[in-house]
Amino acid sequence: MKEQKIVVLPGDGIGKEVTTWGKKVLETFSGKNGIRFTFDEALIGHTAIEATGNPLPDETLQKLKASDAVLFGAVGHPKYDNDPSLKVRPEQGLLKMRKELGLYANLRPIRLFDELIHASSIKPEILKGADILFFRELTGDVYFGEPRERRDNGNVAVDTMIYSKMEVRRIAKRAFEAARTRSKKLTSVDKANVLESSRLWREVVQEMAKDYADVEVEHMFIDTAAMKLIKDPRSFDVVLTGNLFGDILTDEASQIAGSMGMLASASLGDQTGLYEPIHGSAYDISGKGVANPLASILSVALMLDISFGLKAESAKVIQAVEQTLKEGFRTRDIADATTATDKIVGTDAMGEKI
Ligand code: GGG
Repeated sequence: MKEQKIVVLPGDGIGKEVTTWGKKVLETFSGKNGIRFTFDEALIGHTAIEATGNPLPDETLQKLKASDAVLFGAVGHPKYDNDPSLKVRPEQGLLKMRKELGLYANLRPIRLFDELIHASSIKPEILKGADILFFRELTGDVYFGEPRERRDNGNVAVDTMIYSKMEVRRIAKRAFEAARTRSKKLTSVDKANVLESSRLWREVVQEMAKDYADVEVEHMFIDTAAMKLIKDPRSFDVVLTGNLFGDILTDEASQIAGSMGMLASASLGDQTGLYEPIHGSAYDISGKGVANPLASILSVALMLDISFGLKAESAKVIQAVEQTLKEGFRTRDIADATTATDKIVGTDAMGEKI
């Protein structure tokens, strides 16, 4: 029996509640198909700052580096949002973890389950069948560019938007390869009419397109993409974009799937893979038992498939989600106010059902 080490990072707020269920789903597959999962928990984010003063303690980082996969919840706390003077912040833990583990490729599937077509505020006739796979570059761009500083006695703030050809090439390669396995259409999103880093991005993607002649490549400005995503979501299949644009566009795209609570993600590089819901810590609903665990559970489906090659098991998780939605079970974020048949349940009841 092959042992696979999973590090669980519940993090902050609802991260803890939803990760419990992701882990339980993983446990149901342990000891079967020749793989046994072992679990080790570690601190990150606000919870880690409170305990150690550091949003990504060394002990956590060492465990992550020795892991076969990571199941992560969320980071963030409202106290930092309204106090820019706080220099140590939960999100620094997340960014440092991505950088240290070399997780440059963030895959965010936007999948609309048929049962949730009315949970979205987008018209059903526009939505039906929408299925998009985002590739968000995760370790470059303005999130990591230097300098980042205050000047002129704090009156001026600087961030640096920067990309190298190598960084664009490696994420684009993954997106092109994925497009080949889907509808062979790739939309690369940038702001090349204004930004130099976007002109480099476009240049690299155009160069690479020559090696993927079977993939139809379309270049789109971020503003157009933001508009088209809700006007005509089915016109997208694989979307390739940078860190900042990908962060914003995928939150917008969550409305296609009905809720942020439905979106899973995989962050990949050359070492361990990290799997997490795209949502944050949502302190407004934390501790109330109402958070949607499906994004964490669907992240486990991605882990089973990508990190462990357990495709049938991954498909079973997705089927279980589909079946539970068919039976009418909904956490409140995906409930349809017009449907009397929805059975509104909390985090634990939804997790048990799956
Ligand atoms: N589970 C995702 C999460 O905790 N997001 C909070 C956050 O700060 N996200 C910023 C980012 O994804 O770059």
